[in-house]
Amino acid sequence: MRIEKLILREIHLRLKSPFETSFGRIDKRRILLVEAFSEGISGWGEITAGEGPYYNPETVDASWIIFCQFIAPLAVGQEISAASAIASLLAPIRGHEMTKAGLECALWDVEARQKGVPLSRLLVGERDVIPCGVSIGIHDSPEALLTAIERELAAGYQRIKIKIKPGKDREYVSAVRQRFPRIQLMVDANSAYTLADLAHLKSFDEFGLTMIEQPLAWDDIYQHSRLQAELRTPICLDESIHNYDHAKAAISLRACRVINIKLGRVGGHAEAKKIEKLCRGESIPVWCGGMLETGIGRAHNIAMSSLSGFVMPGDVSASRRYWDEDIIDPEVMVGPSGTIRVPVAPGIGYEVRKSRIETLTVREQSFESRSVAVPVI
Ligand code: OSB
Ligand code: MG
Repeated sequence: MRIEKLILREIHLRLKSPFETSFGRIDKRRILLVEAFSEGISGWGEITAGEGPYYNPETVDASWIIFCQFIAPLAVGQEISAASAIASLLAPIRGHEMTKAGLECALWDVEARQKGVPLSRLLVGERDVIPCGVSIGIHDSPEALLTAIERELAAGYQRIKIKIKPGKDREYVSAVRQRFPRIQLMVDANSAYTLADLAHLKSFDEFGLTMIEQPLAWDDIYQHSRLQAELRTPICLDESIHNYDHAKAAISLRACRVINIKLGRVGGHAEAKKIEKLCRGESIPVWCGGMLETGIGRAHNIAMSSLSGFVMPGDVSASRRYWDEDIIDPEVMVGPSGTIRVPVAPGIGYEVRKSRIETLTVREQSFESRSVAVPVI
């Protein structure tokens, strides 16, 4: 596959309702999309960096610069054997996993379209439907949270995840457990605690949570291993796992019993597949995390979730929870039993609404290979 041309676009899209985590509140999203061209086919990827460096160090503006100055010049004009080969080409660039993943995912879409197969099958995914959960932001009161949960359970979602932070944790979780004693419930702290909170975190064991996600520092594995030894509740790592080696270290140190795989955070499908395979061999369940993606990122998440190691419901939910109108057609729909049907059309399996994307675009940059003309004799 020759990477003939790349287009990087920034679109702006308002969330239907603000989403609050321990690191901040977001209502308008700035999203970078990558379109890659090869032999008459184009494929799409989404860069999942946040607006500010509060989840991980990447940001939308930093991604724009890294993509334009370093990633596109390395990639454009190159002939690669498959999408999975792009990672080694980009290896000299350290970090910036989300920015690299935007391109990597677009190339997987191109490859699947070239071969005329759904991306899920190119990835060797086996599931036809994937189980879905929801991630619910921090609310102003336990009552407001209960109302939100009621709505999601009525929609069929199989697992509820609530965001917590110090001061907005026990009271909220306790209210949820009292009202819904038997639902699959988990919490995500986004690194809001330290080992000094050990007794407090231990007290969560009474709630019978499926897991507690990323309680400690965003770049830590060792302290999570100390914490996991003290907790009955399984720890799930999110922020700390950027690649296969991190996953291996976390499992060896018993720092977690579950791993959340996010395509952006690990640099794309190839690395995600390696982590999924490792975890499957080690009996560590994995699930697919979300980053408030548009339909393009969501479609990639669905394809990845079709791999057999993704045994737990992910944060992959319906487009309509986030957007009045998505940028793919059809939008992502969740059935009454809380599942998404993995699309069967080639590539990401949804139609990308190019004209809508153009309307939403606030800046765009193309990169073309200056191929040397072959002299005609
Ligand atoms: O930690 O999983 C997280 C959103 C933004 C940043 C970090 C996280 C999240 C979510 C939302 O939990 C998941 C979704 O897209 O529904
Ligand atoms: Mg998380």
